[in-house]
Amino acid sequence: MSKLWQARFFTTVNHLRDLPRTTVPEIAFAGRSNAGKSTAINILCNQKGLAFASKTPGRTQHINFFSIGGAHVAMHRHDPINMDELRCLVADLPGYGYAEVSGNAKLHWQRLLGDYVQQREQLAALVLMMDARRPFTDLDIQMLEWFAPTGKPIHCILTKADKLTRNEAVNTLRQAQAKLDSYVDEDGEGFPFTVQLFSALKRIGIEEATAKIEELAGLNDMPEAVPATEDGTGEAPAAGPDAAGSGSGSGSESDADADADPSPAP
Ligand SMILES: Nc1nc2c(ncn2[C@@H]2O[C@H](COP(=O)(O)OP(=O)(O)OP(=O)(O)O)[C@@H](O)[C@H]2O)c(=O)[nH]1
Ligand SMILES: [Mg+2]
Repeated sequence: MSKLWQARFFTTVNHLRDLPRTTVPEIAFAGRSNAGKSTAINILCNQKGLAFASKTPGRTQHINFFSIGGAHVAMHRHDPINMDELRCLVADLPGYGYAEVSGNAKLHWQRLLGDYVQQREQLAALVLMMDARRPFTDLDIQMLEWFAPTGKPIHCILTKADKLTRNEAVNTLRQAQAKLDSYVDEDGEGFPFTVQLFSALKRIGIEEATAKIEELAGLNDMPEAVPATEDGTGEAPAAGPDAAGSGSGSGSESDADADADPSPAP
């Protein structure tokens, strides 16, 4: 069972001064608004509605932290987690590049994001989520270049791979790998950048992403524990496509990409 299934909501932060005073490694999910960050977190943590996924771009506006470790079967989901057993935090970062956000709010987000990824010592690695149909936009590159000097790993996840044919997917992955390989430091050394395909809808790349994130977060030597669940029974929710969830059931919200909701009937 994935360690990530133990995830629980931890805290929401709107200013860097409010970042949790924890020392455990953090893994942050960054990417354009609507790239599928929250959906991927829900799928990887096997919990509907953990991170709020939505058809409305720009939904995740603060840094939402989820804890791994310290939650047990007998605990209600609202009980505080055992901080001694906290092993890792997963951060769902606000999406960038959403055009309709006002100038001030946009600046606030960009500063929050830039400062967090560049300065947060506990941040062990960045998971950079990009729509497989248009990866490496200017803002993705900016994020990559903000973080690269830290020398820490970036794992790129090319989302919504279900929108590509098999051939397109193979080519997209190859091109992304080549793009990442083209980054070298002053000594000609490459960076610890990796990339994979992913689809919450078709459940592509879940095991690969889980293994990578567990490795990056140093969770591999963590003992097995019972995952946190919404009802406190310890029974994991069904691992079907439904696990992605979509926080919004409202049909009135627009989705510029007309993406399929990755929570179809089984
Ligand atoms: N086809 C398809 N659609 C997906 C997939 N993953 C997410 N989506 C859809 O993409 C939209 C955005 O997903 P979110 O997970 O809310 O995106 P986000 O990156 O968290 O967006 P912000 O919170 O705005 O930064 C939703 O309509 C999802 O249903 C996928 O694998 N395939
Ligand atoms: Mg989100």
